[in-house]
Amino acid sequence: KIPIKINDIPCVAREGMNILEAAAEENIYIPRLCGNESLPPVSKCGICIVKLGDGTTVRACSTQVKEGMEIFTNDLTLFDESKKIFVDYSPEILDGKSSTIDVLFTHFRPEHDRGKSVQKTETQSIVFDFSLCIKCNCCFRACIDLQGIGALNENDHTVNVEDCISCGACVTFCPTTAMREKREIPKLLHAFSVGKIVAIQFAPAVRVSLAELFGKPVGTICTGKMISAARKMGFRYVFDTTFGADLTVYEEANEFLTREKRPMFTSCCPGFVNFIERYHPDLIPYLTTTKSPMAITGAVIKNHFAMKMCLKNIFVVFVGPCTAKKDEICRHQIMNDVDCALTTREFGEMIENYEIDWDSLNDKEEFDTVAGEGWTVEFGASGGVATGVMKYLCAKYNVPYEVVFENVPLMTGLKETTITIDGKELKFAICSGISTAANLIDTELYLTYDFIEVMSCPLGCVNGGGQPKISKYAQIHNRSKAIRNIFKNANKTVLDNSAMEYVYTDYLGDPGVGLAHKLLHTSFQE
Ligand code: HC1
Ligand code: SF4
Repeated sequence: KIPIKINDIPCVAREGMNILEAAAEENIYIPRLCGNESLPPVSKCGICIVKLGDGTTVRACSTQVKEGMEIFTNDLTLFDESKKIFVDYSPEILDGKSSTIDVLFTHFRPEHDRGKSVQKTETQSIVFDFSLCIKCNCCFRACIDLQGIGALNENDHTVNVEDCISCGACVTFCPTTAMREKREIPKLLHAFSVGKIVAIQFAPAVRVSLAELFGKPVGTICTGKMISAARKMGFRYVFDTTFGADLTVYEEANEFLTREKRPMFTSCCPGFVNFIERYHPDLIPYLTTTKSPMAITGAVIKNHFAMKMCLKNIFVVFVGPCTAKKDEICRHQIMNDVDCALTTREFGEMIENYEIDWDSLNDKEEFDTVAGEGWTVEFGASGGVATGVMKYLCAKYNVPYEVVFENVPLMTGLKETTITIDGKELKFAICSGISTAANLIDTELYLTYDFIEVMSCPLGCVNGGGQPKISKYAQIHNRSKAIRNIFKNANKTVLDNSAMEYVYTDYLGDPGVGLAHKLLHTSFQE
């Protein structure tokens, strides 16, 4: 135990702590931009300066506490020193942090960069605008250290778009808006303006994160308010992507049973599909051809619901936690299924622009449905897809299912289990984070499994690149817990869902063949 004083208040720190950590334990906030507990420390932005008892100024993130240290975080001269780092006020690039930081800083472009021509690059999902870069290195560390991709160049601050998988990790960690999703709101507003019938579907993970944009605790469930906001904006139909997730389970489980090439990798995460196509095209035949729940929901709305309701000109919008879904909807194989993909953040921006009062929204509002409720909301958290498929198989073959992937507290990492179906042992794995999958592939260990779920974002979609940015990264777990709390049919499988029985009997026929194959399966670029 190390006795110190912060702002003249005696407190106790622990060996090895830096000043930032010691202050945080005492609930004393020290502003910073490049510091993030989930990324390796770099001491780049220089904003976390504090004054010591001897009058010197040090960076809190890279200075370890020492016995008797006197630390001042509220000295007014610090304000002037930090102002030297930034000039010319530009609050819009602070991306929601202005309330805490704009009192301290007047611009987020380092002085040495002013006047220099800067590069702006775009993919189908992400805008990389280096004119708003403060050189904190968060994006770089997220891309290489967390995701293991390395599409960003640290030295000249450029991006190699050929290497980028659109996962959005750089966006999640960017403290300004230098890295941001490519906005699709204008496309949606155009559809409204030309009189299209606009339907919206919400991904599982949006309902446990959207409320954060309106000041609610991380992991607050807001399904009803989310639906209600969409109706107020003029969306004619509001669907749940979870319905498509149930169909994905049906199709994927049946595909798995008949498939020769194993392991079967899930393909509902577009970041992972991009990864396979760019880095391991030889593994394309291992990807399930079952479409993602987003594409399946879109296909069923456009082909079945629209016909049943005699709707022409239907425009389908997806709202999800993911930046790479913007890539996915441009794939020629599914481009007729979904017309526009917004992030959770973009939808929150729309709520604000429509001046909708969050607190007065109806929290009991319910989804429209194609044929009934979808159940598998747990797709939104790491392990959800594999669990859905395992439960389906166990129910079909009358084997007791033991819940194994619930409450998995892993950030990145692999978890595995075995089930025995029809006398055969089947090995299932979940990969949380693309670097876990990359490791499995590089070591060829993937060949020892039968089914592998991969989610590019650590912890799955709840932690997608399009989600509200949160300062306490550890709280992402609250979103996963919330997803599992919503999953009210946890002991049942999609085989018990009468909506599935209805849609297959009434419309699709048998899984994996005929119309079901045509509408619910896809292919990839070799
Ligand atoms: Fe996801 Fe999925 S879970 S990919 O993370 O399979 O985006 O939430 O919508 O499609 O259901 C995202 C989330 C989402 C699909 C489903
Ligand atoms: Fe790297 Fe992902 Fe950002 Fe692309 S989107 S630059 S892969 S972190």
